[in-house]
Amino acid sequence: MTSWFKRLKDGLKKSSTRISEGITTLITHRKLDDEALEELEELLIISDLGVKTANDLIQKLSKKKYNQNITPEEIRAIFAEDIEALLTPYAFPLIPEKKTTPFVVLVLGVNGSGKTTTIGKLARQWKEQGHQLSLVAGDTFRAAATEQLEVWAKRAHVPLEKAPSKDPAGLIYDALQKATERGDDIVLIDTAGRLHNKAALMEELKKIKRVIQKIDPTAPHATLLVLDATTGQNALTQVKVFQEAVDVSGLIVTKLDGTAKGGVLVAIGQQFNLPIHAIGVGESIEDLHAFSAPDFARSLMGLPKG
Ligand SMILES: Nc1nc2c(ncn2[C@@H]2O[C@H](COP(=O)(O)OP(=O)(O)OP(=O)(O)O)[C@@H](O)[C@H]2O)c(=O)[nH]1
Ligand SMILES: [Mg+2]
Repeated sequence: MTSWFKRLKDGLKKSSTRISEGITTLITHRKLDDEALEELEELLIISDLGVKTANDLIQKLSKKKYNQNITPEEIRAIFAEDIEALLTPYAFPLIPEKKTTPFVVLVLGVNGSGKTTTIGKLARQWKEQGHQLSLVAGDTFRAAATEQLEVWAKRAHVPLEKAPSKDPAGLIYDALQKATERGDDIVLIDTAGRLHNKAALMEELKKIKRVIQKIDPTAPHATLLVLDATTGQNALTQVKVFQEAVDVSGLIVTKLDGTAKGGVLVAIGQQFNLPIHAIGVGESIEDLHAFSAPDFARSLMGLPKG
């Protein structure tokens, strides 16, 4: 089986190639002078690391190597080290707590961000770790959404609560009652990514949260926002919008394989004080993995595992 690091590195190839090739083109046979630093900063910005992060990384690089001869490899190694340091405070795997009542995980995100797929992958992984869990098809807005989650529920051999055309809050209330009676360890709730407008979606999420708290005032125990890395800087706006409606407790960033905008994860880490629990680099179950700052930083710079 392919190791996670290889999957990650392959997945981030589009991002790392752009950065590595950019650095090589800029820096070959040159000193790290002001012009070189400026061009490197631009490269980091177009790679979606964000203006502030790019600026921080350039200042750190300049402190270490200003006006010295430097190779592209040295630059990549320095960036990787500094990116690792930036991201380490946010790299926390999601570990469901063992309790007497279910650990409730509410999954949010705009349509197409990868919510349903991520739930399917988490369900398989947690089930394999020995947890008793169930899924709730809280996206009752689209019939196809329930069917898609049903496929994942079957693959993971876990029960699915569904009620097409029913109000999601009502369905979730019933599902949580049943899960509590069964003694489930974990309940994963899928939600709609799109309603007729943004205000309606946010109202629905607030209502879902209220209903969950009628069953367990301490729930949801995790409110995960799933972000699609291919949207680049737009992902930052999504974090703000969802945070206004509900307390997002952590992030999952998907589709890092489909984009040269992988650097956005560094910007997200810098801007929001939120844990990045896991990242996705493909559609299969092995492609979702706990987020590791050193692995990510080195892969983004096209370097081997540290
Ligand atoms: N390449 C790649 N594709 C992914 C990844 N995660 C999800 N996808 C794909 O992205 C598409 C959308 O994923 P869904 O899980 O349906 O997204 P969703 O957020 O549930 O979408 P809605 O239900 O429409 O709101 C699917 O084709 C997934 O297979 C990833 O990490 N990499
Ligand atoms: Mg979905």
